[in-house]
Amino acid sequence: MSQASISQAPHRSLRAASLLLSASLLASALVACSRSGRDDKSAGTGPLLIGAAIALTGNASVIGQDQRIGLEIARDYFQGNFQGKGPALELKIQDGGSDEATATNAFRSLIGANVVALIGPSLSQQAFAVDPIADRAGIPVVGPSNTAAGIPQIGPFVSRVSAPVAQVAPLSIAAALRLNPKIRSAAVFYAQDDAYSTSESKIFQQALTDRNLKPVAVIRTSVSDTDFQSQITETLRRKPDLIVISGLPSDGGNLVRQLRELGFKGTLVAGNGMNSPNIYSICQRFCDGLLIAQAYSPESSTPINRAFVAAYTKSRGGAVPPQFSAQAFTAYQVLAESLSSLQLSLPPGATLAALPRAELRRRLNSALLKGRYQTPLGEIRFTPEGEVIQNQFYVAQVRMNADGRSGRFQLLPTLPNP
Ligand code: 1QQ
Repeated sequence: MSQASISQAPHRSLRAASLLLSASLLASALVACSRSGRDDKSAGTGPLLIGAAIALTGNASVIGQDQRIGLEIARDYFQGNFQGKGPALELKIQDGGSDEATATNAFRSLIGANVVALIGPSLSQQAFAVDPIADRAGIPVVGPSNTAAGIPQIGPFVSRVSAPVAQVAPLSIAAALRLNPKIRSAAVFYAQDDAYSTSESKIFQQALTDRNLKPVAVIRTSVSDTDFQSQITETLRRKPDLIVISGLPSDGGNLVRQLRELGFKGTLVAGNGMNSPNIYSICQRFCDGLLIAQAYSPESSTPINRAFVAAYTKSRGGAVPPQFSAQAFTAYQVLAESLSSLQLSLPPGATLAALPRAELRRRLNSALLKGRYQTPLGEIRFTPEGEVIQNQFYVAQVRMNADGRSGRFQLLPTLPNP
């Protein structure tokens, strides 16, 4: 309403004045809420903050490094995307460490910074501790790499883009038997103090039993172990043809190296915890031959994957992106695309940032769970509970170069998924 129309219509001018007053009361209420840190605060204007708590220190930091690159590529890729009609986003990455306490601090600090959503933490072990904090606060959390059974069931605000161990792990056992049909006996190692390792090992043991390969030894280790000599000696006496490992990069990598040093010549399968080229520096030339199932293929020729691979390759001196980078990219993508479609559903002139924050987070969570996304992992969507629905999986074999420092994850020919 213009000044002129106000002066010509006093009763309307009163209404305008009272509207102005209520608008300014609302504005100050929003500012007050935002200062008091209450749930219904809105950020008003400015970019919407997406917080990521990933393992930049500790045993899983080799995984967190992959994730950081994927997130930064996604941030740059989706900046100004959606024909400039999406909301402005800002990514804040915080070190979630490799333990529960550091992840808790990171989640709390990002929540204190008024994030609209969280990506992280890196490990399922951490997710069981910190996802309930975000869930209780009504903040959507997207797991970029949490594969243990039970993650989406933590609460309605928890989802993941990382396919569960039950879907992925058995593929590497099938591949091992395809490559070496003479395998008659198997042994299993797993880190008993890690939720992912325990969960994955159950799946591995079941997959072996299903193929009449009930393990001749099941060895419980710890993510903090680095010396496995006595367990290996004991296990090798039972002459397994296949050894299957669920652990994190440092314990798992050392275990692989020591198994070979102590003379194991059979087939080695490792789980998701060793699914990074950063393991090369740990198991070195002994990483060669390791079989690891994959929820991502850098060879996929979809436009989004080609763009992702090109950005990764450019920023990493020609290297091929690993699964954890692709999954982290995807976690950011599902949030960015859901926020954009929410923005487009608002009346002209309205902004997401002006919505009460609790309302925005609720709408974001529900949009996210309903969406369909063309990602580097292929097309994905979610069950109402937040479990990822993904169709294509692979198995890679690590091939080390003669220098024992560099190598590649070579994908085996794809067979139909069971
Ligand atoms: C989990 C995992 C980790 C090995 C990924 C970093 O799959 O903790 O669920």
